[in-house]
Amino acid sequence: MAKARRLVKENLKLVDVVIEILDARIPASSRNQEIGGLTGQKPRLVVLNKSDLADPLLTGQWEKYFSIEGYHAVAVNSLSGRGLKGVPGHVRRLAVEGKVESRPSFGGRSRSPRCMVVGIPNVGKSLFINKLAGRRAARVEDRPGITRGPQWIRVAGNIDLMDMPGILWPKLDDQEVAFRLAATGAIREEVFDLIAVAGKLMKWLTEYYPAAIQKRYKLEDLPADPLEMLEAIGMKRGFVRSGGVIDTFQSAQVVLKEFREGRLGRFTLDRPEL
Ligand SMILES: Nc1nc2c(ncn2[C@@H]2O[C@H](COP(=O)(O)OP(=O)(O)O)[C@@H](O)[C@H]2O)c(=O)[nH]1
Ligand SMILES: [Mg+2]
Repeated sequence: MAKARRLVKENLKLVDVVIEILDARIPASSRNQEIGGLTGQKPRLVVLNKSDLADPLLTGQWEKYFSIEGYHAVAVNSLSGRGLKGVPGHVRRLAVEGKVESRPSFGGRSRSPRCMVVGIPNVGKSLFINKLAGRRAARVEDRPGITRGPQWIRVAGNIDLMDMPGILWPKLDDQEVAFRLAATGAIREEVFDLIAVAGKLMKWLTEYYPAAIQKRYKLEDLPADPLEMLEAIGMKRGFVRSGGVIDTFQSAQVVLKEFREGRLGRFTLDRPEL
């Protein structure tokens, strides 16, 4: 963790603009708390990735939230490439705005602005880089101990992108944040209780988007108890073991998989305080 942090800090010296990738479904929970201290005065572009899976209304509110905070924020989908076209333009503008005396000018033709992508694991850094680069060239060398300088990729719009994204860590000590990270798939399944996360997610959906579960799992009444909900879903899907016991673990797996794939709809777990 300290090593990744150091690597980010060192590489940050080489860039003019930081591209901070957040998960549009959890813009607050997918944010590294140290980012401000790490990047200092360096201009930062906030990218709300996986916006195809997020509630469009709330994505709009988050864009507004970040602009009030003084950041440019753009919603993108790195799978389809939607929203990516505007990124180089934003980077160029930020590079010019953030220009300091020791840096050559960007308005002229001295050199292209350089930027680095940072974000928590699984937020879509590699896909974002590859999609922006327009080819599958951005191979990420994750093996520690290999000292080589970062490679630069010239992307459309004449900006240079560091091929190595900076990995930041989410704040796992907060239970609510950990739940949101787990539900969206940012944390690997081995590190949390699958049934607990799926149950809590069902509870959240029951509160905010009950029709989505009713429709997906063909349930008229939604049990208030999360375990009963997983049982009801297991019953509908035929997840029954010998002896008639409903396999709630399988229900939990399916529910989480379908939620993450967007099959229940588009949801945003974090809400901005506007
Ligand atoms: N639906 C959707 N999935 C995405 C998007 N961006 C990344 N992903 C998926 O998220 C997972 C993690 O992406 P990856 O680029 O490896 O994340 P990294 O760990 O930050 O480099 C992969 O399964 C991607 O296909 C997006 O905009 N929309
Ligand atoms: Mg990656």
